[in-house]
Amino acid sequence: MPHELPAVNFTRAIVRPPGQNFASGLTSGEGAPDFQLALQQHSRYCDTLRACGLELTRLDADPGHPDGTFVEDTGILTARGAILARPGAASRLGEIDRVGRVVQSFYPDMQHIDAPGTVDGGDVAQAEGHFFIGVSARTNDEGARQLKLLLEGMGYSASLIDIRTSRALLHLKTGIAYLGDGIWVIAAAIEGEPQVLRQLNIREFVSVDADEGYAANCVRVNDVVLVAAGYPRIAEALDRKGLRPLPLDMSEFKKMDGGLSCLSLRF
Ligand code: CIR
Repeated sequence: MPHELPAVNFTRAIVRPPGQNFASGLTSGEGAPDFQLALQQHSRYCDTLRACGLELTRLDADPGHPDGTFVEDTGILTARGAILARPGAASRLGEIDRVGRVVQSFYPDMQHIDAPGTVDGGDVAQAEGHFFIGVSARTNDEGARQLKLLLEGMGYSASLIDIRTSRALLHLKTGIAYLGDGIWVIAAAIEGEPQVLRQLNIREFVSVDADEGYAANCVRVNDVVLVAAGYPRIAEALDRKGLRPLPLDMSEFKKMDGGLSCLSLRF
């Protein structure tokens, strides 16, 4: 069972490389990704997780689901239990079958979100014993309600954050990251939405300028913070906080609206 140090300490991760069909996934449109380059970036991402001490479970690319590489959206894995998500995009629903089998091998008591609830893991941000659950274009009220109850049943607290007014945010974690030790990162897209900021009630955070917004989706993995390469100001800000930013090239995943966190399920 995973150890009881939530949110930033991990020993394992589940990953899945992009498949040949990667370019036909969902995207708001930033140009077609280069498949070979995406494979190289994914491979470097995996090497980095291994260098952080994680043991990886690598699923085969999923020919039926071009967004299957974004495994984070299919589950919520915690130190106290796992919940299989139910992605809000119809084209992604089938991703949970394969991921569910592997998650269950680690968490025999895995729970799940029932229809008509939908939850994308990208909408779920854990900070120690509390979970923020984004209600978004992907995670609906019913899914968020179910997830909150399941997490509370594990002894966590949870609150719902409505981000449906913010078109810039695909998921809650598009705009916020918790990096442990009370340190939050918040993108300008969230700072510009007073009602979202009010619901989060986070008083101190590292602000990410609008032109570096993509890099707000960063991930603390044990001693380092994985952050998208090419965004120097956020890397400097993390450094000043005493964190160790480790830049990773994410250009091809960005073209498919994917952030750095969504390429792995860490536990
Ligand atoms: C989608 O639209 O579902 C994918 N193309 C991208 C999902 C990214 N997920 C994430 O950042 N958690």
